[in-house]
Amino acid sequence: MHSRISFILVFSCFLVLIFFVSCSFFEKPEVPGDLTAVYNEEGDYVELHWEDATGVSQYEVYRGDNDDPETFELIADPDEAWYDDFDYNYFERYYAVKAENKFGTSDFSEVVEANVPDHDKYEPNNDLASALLVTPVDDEPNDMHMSIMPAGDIDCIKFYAYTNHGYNIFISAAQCSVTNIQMTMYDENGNLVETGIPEGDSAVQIFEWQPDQAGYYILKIQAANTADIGYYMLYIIPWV
Ligand SMILES: [Ca+2]
Repeated sequence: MHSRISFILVFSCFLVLIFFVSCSFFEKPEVPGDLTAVYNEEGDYVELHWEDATGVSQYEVYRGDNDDPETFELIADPDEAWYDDFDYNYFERYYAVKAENKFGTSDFSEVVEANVPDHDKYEPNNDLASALLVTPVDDEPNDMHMSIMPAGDIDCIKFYAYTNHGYNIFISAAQCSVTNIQMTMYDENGNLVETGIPEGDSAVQIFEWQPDQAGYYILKIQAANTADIGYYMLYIIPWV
């Protein structure tokens, strides 16, 4: 009788143990830890890393403009515990991640703020004389993260244009927080060559431009209202 009770006790303990082990096995993943968000100036993107966890099928990366992750937008769902955000911008520099498996999704990790600089990496380029020289690659977007900051900031970008090339130059409306952004283009002697106009999905653009003369040209970008600040993405797409 005594040994039978012992057996039942041991067996019950065993069942309870199996129950707890299987519960943790079939659970949603734990909250990802050690999230870091570091701006990579050379590559112009934000590098996100966090602690890898077993039993995770994928992660969810969120970005927002404040430290409340409930307001964040899902931007990526990588399989591994890192993500490079090339679409970062100056006002959405807060990040959080979640882990996911087939049993569910974890809560948000802690929110971290990326050390994205306020001034774009092309500064100082406030006038035609100090325009920064870039070399756009044919048929590539050649996109540049830029900002009008502080108020009154002017951005000048210089590039070499060939007569056997066409150029689409634009600031996409979806990636611009500057109201009434303006773009003008000058030749190397400071003569006005083109004025950008908004059309389609662009905040402002110089569409299918072909230079009469090969040489250096300078784009000048500013806010119509000099009190405005914001970010934008400039594209220069050369084609043959
Ligand atoms: Ca700037």
